[in-house]
Amino acid sequence: MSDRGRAAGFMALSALAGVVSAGVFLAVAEVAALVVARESSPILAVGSFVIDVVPQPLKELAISTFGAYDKIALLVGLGLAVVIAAAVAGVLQFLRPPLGVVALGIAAALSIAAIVTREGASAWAWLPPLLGAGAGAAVLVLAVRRLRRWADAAAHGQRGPAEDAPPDGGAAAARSPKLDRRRFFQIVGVAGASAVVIGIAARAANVAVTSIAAVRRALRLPEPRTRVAVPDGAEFDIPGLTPLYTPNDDFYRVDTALTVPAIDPATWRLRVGGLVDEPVELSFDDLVAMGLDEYSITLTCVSNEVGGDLLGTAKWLGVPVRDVLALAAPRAGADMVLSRSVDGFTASTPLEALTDDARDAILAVGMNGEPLPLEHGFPVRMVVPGLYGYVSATKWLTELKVTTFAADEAYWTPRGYSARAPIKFSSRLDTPRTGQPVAAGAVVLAGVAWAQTVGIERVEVKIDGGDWQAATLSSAVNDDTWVQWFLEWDAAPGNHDIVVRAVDRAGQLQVEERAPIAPDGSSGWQRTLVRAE
Ligand SMILES: Nc1nc2c(c(=O)[nH]1)N[C@H]1C(S)=C(S)[C@@H](COP(=O)(O)O)O[C@H]1N2
Ligand SMILES: [Mo]
Repeated sequence: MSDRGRAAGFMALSALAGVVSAGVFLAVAEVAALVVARESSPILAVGSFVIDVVPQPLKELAISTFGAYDKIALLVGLGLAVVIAAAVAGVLQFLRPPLGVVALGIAAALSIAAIVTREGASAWAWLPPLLGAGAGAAVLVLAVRRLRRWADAAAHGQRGPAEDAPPDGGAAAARSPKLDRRRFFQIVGVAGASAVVIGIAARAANVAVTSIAAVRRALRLPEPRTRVAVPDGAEFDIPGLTPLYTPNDDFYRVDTALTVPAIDPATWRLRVGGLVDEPVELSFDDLVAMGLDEYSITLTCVSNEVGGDLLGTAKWLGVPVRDVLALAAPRAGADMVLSRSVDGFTASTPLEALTDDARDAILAVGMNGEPLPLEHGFPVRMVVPGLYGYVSATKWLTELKVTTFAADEAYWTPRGYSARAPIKFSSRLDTPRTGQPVAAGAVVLAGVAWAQTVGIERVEVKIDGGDWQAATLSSAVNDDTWVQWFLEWDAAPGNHDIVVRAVDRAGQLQVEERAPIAPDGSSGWQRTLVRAE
């Protein structure tokens, strides 16, 4: 082969390495976007940015030229631009490393700028393009290093590695153009193929979730027949105190879902089966037509440590589970309902907790005045007062199987958690916090306490080993909702030891003994060190 022909061949291969690196960049960013921030898909963000900055006449020209296909034309154009820029970056990396990596860095910076300046960008939106650029740069560096070695070896003639190589076989092999060639094609082939497969799958998942987000925004739930009555005095106005109702955006999220399931309410079905006389299947409309009521319930995670924040309160809109189960007529002998999510998660809930007239176990479709957010189980989830989330609060619900504890196990049962897990009632100090010194003098200690299905009778505070003092409680919305409490205190300068405990309406004192979260929830009185200065 002529030298010129060979040089052109290496240029083409370095361009290929550049294009593959760009593919890896986009695929990794797309996967990361699914997990951390849906809006940070670089291609779409840059496309939207272009749409926003292109002057009106040019937009009109695009529409008159491409008609309804103007957005597709834009994406195709953008794709071509990416391919060309990536090819140039590959060649640059081959001729003058690390210029190709620098070019990738610039592309990352531009896409981050396009992403974070978009309306509604979340706090982590910069992360996906950064991760993508890192992965793309790694592939570019590795592939082009091989290519350069191959090119060097090829340029140093075809003497054959054995003649002038030392007896060390490894070094001889390292100088063999064949090996570098093979490695180059391995890197480019594996990275390219994975980028295509993973990138397309992630983009498709991203599109599905995004379009369900639009379906959710357009969904109008009927007016509830009854609304939660919040009594006067249910919420104190104390800085640093947790609000009575947790805004959806601040609501803790715990689940095993790597990506948020995207379920269209139009195709959603709930199967109710197992040990029943009449298996039934309900559509979303069927469920909603049973009539919605609003319920105030505090949800708690078994993983909540003493003093932790894995709990929150919402006004849930839903239908009693007992009404749905009644349609299917559970048989005698059943003692558990295994609720199943579309993603395979399951929870085991005692049947009587779901059929008990005195307990508001519901299938929820709304949360704080909106359809359930996607992250919180859209379109339907379970909420059961008094049971930890992992044994009751199945999100993205798709099946209720009436069964027995003897016959079936839920997701967490073989993983070190109890099959049954009522919430251990508890209390928490929200303000002041450990490590946040307060001004000496008048200080307000405040927090929340919860004992779902029973209610909180009293919260008591012990300061520096003194007497237990009763805190003032907010008016309870109901027994399923936490209450707020506060205590005014004249703090002398120095360190103070604060202990909080509650008594429930059944007269039980909160358990003092510490227990870890596994297998069935933490216990213990929260103890906080507060510094006044
Ligand atoms: N499908 C599904 N539902 C689930 C879980 C899950 O992992 N998958 N986790 C449960 C746990 S452990 C808790 S504490 C609650 C949390 O609900 P939230 O994320 O809406 O706060 O959901 C429950 N429902
Ligand atoms: Mo949980």
